[in-house]
Amino acid sequence: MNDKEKKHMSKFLSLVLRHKPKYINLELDENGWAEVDELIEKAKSRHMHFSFDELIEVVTTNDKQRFSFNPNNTKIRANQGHTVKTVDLKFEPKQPPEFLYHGTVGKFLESIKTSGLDKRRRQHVHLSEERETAIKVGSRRGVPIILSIRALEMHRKGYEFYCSENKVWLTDHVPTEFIEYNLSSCPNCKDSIEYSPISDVFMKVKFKDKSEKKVYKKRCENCGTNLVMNKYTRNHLAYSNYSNWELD
Ligand code: HQG
Repeated sequence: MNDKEKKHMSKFLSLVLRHKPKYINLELDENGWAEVDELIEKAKSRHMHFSFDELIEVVTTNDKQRFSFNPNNTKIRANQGHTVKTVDLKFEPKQPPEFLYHGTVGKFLESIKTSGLDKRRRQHVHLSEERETAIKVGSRRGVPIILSIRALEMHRKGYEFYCSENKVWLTDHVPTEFIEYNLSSCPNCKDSIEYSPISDVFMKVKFKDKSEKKVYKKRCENCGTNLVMNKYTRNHLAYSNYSNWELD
């Protein structure tokens, strides 16, 4: 199978093992397992034809190890990410590292600041140990914004965490007081400036030599200084915790 075919099949497996087993009338047991034979047979009703060996290939080479077999390969399930309400994967609570990361996008920030991180349609809030993973997750929706979660402190205060087989950290809800938002500061007065995808003004600045620079501009709300940030830095803000605004 080529990469495109594998991806197509992985998406199909996510659909029926996490979200809509009814799409092919598949039975998931209370722990999320489906019979492999039944899956192969019923997938045909949606023109998904694959062999047992091809299924093994997709599962073992999957970039995020999204699926698992039982020990004798007769059953298959998704390791996390379900929206099907009746499935309980029976995760064991586990102590998280000091920080976990969550990748999101600017348009959700205001709401997250008000109500914390919610699980939305899924069964849990998804967090990762690596910032890189959070960047990838956030990038699915636009310019990623990485939130750092003080997970160990949450755990000490009684919040439970779970870690799926494919190393996705899960929890029910992250209250906003445990979230560290990436702030930068004004190079003039050092007051903190929030990443503000809505109010920052984007413009092209033309130089005499006809070269062009794409920048974001804003005014520090505290001292009134005009600030500038180049587009490249801005779009990669998620990659650093540094203050990126410069004096205009
Ligand atoms: C946001 C993929 C407003 C949250 C990834 C996210 C992941 C809020 C979106 C897995 C909010 C939910 C999960 C609030 C959270 N107000 N927005 N209070 N609380 N949000 O897809 O974490 O490729 O359900 O920031 O790799 O993006 O499918 O969750 O943007 O592991 O295997 O609401 O999906 O895995 O979106 O991604 P999702 P997610 P797969």
